[in-house]
Amino acid sequence: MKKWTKVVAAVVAGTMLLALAGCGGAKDSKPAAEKKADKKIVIGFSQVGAESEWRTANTESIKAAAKEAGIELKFSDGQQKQENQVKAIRSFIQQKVDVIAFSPVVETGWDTVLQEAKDAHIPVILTDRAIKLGKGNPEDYYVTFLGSDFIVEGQNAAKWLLEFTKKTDPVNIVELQGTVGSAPAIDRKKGFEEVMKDHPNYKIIKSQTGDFTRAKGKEVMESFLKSAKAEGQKIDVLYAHNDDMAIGAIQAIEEAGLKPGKDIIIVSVDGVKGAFEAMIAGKLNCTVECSPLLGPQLMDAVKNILAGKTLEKRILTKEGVFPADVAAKELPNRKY
Ligand code: GYE
Repeated sequence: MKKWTKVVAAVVAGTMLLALAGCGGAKDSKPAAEKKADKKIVIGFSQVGAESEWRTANTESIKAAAKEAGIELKFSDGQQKQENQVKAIRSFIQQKVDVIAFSPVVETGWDTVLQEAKDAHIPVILTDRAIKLGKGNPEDYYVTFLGSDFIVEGQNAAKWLLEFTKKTDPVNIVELQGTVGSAPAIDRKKGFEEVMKDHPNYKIIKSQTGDFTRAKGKEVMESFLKSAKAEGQKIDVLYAHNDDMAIGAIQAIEEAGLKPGKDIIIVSVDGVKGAFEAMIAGKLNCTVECSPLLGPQLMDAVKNILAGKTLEKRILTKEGVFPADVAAKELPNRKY
């Protein structure tokens, strides 16, 4: 079957060459609109990396949706480095893609490359994470921004914790932050603190980045446990900005001879399958959902932009909160 497809393709290509030669370079006579219609849409997507289960699901969603929509996707993995993402965006500009989409690893430092995209008249879509510019309005540099509200996620984590623990005596919280300077790390911290401001007995005693990875989550949790012990402090709660860091931390807690989910209450963000499994095993207490399945929305946005439609500046993703007691029932419904 494959062989035949190849043969047919070769014949078609050959015929096309002959036809071109026969035309002697004369312009083809298709009207412009028709030509545009059969031209395949090309988008360049610069991804943050592959740091978490969330990110893997996000990449898969974008690749599958592009295929489904018949859109050619030029995909670049930034390996969590801004310079790689800037390079990728520049190469998309050079290749004159129809639309550039990217998920910025950090909020700042995009001014120059976004100006270059603007000068090249290539529309830009922000997915998942927000940006800040040195000067000027970021909204002038992208058509739309699709993704979750990370401040609400931080607030939801805090609200769940208050509801679950209902403590009036001191509660010592340690926090595993996401990538330094990234929108989800900044906003999940902010949202959580906003709610806790009115509950001063809930105190963040240690807070450090675990870069959204399991390995760093484990490493930093080990150091939290060690220093808390040395200082004679008890850790009551872990708030992790994503599930992967919580899962890494669970290992560290177990290796220290403690029971995650019992001796230390754990709440994290994303809602990946690994978190549901940890909840079913009684080691994680709650995950706040953040959907990575942005692919279909992204492809719709691309098509709408190219069809000349006006898009909403902000397309928000819906989120839920999943405590451990619903985990077993919910796991079969989870898509990531
Ligand atoms: O929570 C984390 C990932 O930007 C929402 O990035 C995303 C975050 C997600 O690495 O797991």
